[in-house]
Amino acid sequence: MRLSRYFMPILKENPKEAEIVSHRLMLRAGMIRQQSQGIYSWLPLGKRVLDKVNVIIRDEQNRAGAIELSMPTLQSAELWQESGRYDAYGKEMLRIKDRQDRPMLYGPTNEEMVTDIFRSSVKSYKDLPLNLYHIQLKFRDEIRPRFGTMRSREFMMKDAYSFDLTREAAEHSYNKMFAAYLRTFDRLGLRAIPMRADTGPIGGNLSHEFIILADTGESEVFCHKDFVGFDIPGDRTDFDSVEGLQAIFDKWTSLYAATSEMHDEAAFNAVPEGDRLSARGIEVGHIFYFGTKYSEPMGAKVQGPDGKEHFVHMGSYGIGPTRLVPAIIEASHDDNGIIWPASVAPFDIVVINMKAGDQACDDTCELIYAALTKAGKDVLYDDTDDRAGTKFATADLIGVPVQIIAGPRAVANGEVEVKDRKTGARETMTIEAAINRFVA
Ligand code: 5CA
Repeated sequence: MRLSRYFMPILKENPKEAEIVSHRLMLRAGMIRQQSQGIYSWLPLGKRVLDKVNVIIRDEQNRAGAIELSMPTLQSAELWQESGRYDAYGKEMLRIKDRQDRPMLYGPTNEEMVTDIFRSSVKSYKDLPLNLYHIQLKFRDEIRPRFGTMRSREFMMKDAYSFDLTREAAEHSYNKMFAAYLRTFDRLGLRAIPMRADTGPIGGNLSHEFIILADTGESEVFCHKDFVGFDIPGDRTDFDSVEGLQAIFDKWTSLYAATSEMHDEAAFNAVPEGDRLSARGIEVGHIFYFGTKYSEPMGAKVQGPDGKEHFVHMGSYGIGPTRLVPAIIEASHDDNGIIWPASVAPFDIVVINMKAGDQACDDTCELIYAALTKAGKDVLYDDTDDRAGTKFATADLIGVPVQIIAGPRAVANGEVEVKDRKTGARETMTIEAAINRFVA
């Protein structure tokens, strides 16, 4: 992508409305734009990151055996009257009437709808387990939308819904998502700690929130500090192994970890003082097992091996991609801007032409840009005629992991500079060596 032809509206000044660093940096880097309170457009740079986050989420959901589908954002009130949540959900639900005066709503979550899909076609235990997920926009008329897309009214959610014949089978489904979440957040460059959590309006009695420790987090959390160093389930994790996944769950729940709603002061005080971590955190994922809370009122049942009908045991498993993007920034930035983990960086490499219009600089940059693009890298080429200082500031602000800098003096020697955004380390090398470093 040539920056001269891209759309990346950088802000020079710090936006006054932004209270936390991720919000400030997302606005300054031209990633998002607020359209009305708590409702955002994702501009091209932001969209690239969001898409990369979703690729990782999807990959790990698929690995764990979940199957993707798409559901409408507008739902009929009828389904929610069936489950009993239409009234219970209160003012957070955006209620709309269609032209025939029928009550509709912008879905805040999709338990009812997916239960309806399930009951319409699954009749036998032989079709279980089943886990269906979607990655879509939802709407909650939050009383206090704030911090940009961290807590917005319209937001994206990956939500998965599992269906099983028994509680034991449902626990295995829960453990699959538990392990998938540990892997997902790790691939996003984050350390998320599962904590026992309140179930709120979703319901049920088994629930974990996945929390990233950050000073700007909205939740108060308490946990054992050893979680920070725990191993993440590897690539070869067998998601069909009941014992294997139970062992992962048991290990990751063996020490104290709870959000403030579930906090047990006495249990926390039993943790040796030096091991106690009392901090603030960002909830990036939340998983629930709620048994037959929806299947019973909505009549979602299957025939079991005993020939009888059984209400299915369900769970739901959410991740907030539009919250994850700022959460990653909260965890990874410096005074100059964002520092993206390579897995979600909007571009892999930025090529900075320090003197656009200078033949040797132009030729060198074109050569590098073409070679790296051909090798499948996402390359941003800053071919604008801005001052070199502005270009460096922009490259640091948008956080691309590698900068290849071509200035007249180095280029005259057949060389460029390669800068690592995270460490700030700079190396001068031949043009060929710079290309070869990133062409595997
Ligand atoms: N159906 C369940 C699935 S677990 C559910 O709705 N759970 S939830 O309410 O906990 O939301 C799941 C995830 O969506 C949260 O962990 C968070 O990452 C994200 N999320 C929830 N509300 C917002 C919001 N207002 N803005 C941004 N992200 C949100």
